[in-house]
Amino acid sequence: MAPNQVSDPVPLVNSLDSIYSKAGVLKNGKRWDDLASKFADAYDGLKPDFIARAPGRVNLIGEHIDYVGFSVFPAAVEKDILMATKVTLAPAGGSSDSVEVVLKNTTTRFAETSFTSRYDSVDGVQLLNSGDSRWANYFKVAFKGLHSHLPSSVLDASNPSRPVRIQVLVDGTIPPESSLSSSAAMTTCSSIVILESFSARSLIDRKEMAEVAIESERLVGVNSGGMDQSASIFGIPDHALYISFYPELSVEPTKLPQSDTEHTFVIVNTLVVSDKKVTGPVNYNLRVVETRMAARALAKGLGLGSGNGCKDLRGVLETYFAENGGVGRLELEIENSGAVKETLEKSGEEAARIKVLEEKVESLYHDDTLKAGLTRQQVEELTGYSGEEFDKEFLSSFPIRADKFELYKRSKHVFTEALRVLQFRSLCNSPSPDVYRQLGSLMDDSQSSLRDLYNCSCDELNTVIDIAKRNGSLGSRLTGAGWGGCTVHLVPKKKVEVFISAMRTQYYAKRFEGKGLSEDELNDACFDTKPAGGACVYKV
Ligand code: NG1
Repeated sequence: MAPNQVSDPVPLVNSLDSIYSKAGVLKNGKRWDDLASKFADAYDGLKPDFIARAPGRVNLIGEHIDYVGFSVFPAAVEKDILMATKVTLAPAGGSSDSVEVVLKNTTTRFAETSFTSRYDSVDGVQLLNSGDSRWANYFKVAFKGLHSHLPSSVLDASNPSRPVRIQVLVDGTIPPESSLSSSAAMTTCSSIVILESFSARSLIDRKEMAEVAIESERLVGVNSGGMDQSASIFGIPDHALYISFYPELSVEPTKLPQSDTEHTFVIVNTLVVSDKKVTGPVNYNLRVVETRMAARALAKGLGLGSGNGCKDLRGVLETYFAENGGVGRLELEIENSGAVKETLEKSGEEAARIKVLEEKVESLYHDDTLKAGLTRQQVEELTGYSGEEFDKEFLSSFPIRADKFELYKRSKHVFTEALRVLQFRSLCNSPSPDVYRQLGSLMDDSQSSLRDLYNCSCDELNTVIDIAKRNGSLGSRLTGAGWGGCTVHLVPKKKVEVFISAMRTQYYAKRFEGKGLSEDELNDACFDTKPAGGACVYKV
């Protein structure tokens, strides 16, 4: 390995077999071939140097807990973003202090756009708040985020491979704002294009890439967790990913259990668009803030003080055990609670610690008044933060709008969902004959919690889930942030046809009555999926 090269860079692939299933190769092969000719049409006959790819993801379980620090269980999907790219270097002897990025999209909805940045500073790169060039923000934030991670030798004038122009043609199959994470795929793919264009792909490893992509995406205005970028970067065919964020980002590829009957995950898009950038103040970002308030309230209730460690619910759990004698504390808790003891026996120590905190939540919000939505004044009393301190702690990062804050319901969801992820993982790792029924039941419980405690389901999501449960699904839940977008269903392979046909007649035909959806639109909205490979670069 050459000096400075990392051991785990975004891989270079030379065949689509390492990305897609057999059916996926058939489906996507022509698309890849066509992209080069579309690139030539878009850029005066030029040929791309490489194609970067980043997939979307479906989350199997563990919703709205990544930004709180708990582990999640997604898989990368075959739907993805491709960026065909041509890099132009400064002519020999010539010099430039900046690089121009030209962005075109095969979908006309996204207007052609470009921006220029100096090599030594990205401060001049402005994000757009509106207009049909706004999609360039994903590329811009990737550039801004990555800039400080690029070694100075890459940006320095002494580097003969510094690009003066990067021309990109984007082609995506992930429906936008549908909770399959087209945004994270855009940020991730853009980061890879930048790395490859500056010949720096082998200088930054995938973990750092994921961390940068997570930070970068927050610049777009969403207080997002790290699940999507990590799933997009670390996807492996046929594996789900157990992704942990504590004490640091780590990814454990996990095979779904073997069984006599084949099972699959079917994705059903409600086709209700939920744009987090627009609804953030009342939906996604508000939930992030509520969980932070809940963390401070729980920390105060447990007498843990207001250190940085307690800013999220995972931090509260860790601080509680660290300050109260670790394992010894757990032993004490077991003596006091049969449920904790049972959780320890069934699902291990980490699960038992989560169960302890779930019980602390019940004690803190011990009556119905506290369990209901709370006014700012009540939250001030519970958290110990008031006035300007309250504004700074909870209201300064992203704008939110709310009269009431649901701290009990959000905390209860977080701890029960975190526990379900661990149970899901142990079922996958030591399967029993009934494993798929048990996995399905965890998915159903997750959905109930998202609907009733996290309030992020909606009528259409509930309708699709009801239809699914009547037509062969063992477990059905919304996937991603919710409030629309997609659902995921665990279905025995032999029931998939019936399942999809029921969705078509009972959901799509009714919802789009009169307008009708084409066969392609229907295939795109409701489909059987397999875990796919992660982000990569393909040299043309
Ligand atoms: P979606 O809406 O599917 O992109 C979002 C967040 C995730 C996670 C889920 C909820 C972004 C980019 N992604 O997913 O990190 O918090 O909601 O589990 O904001």
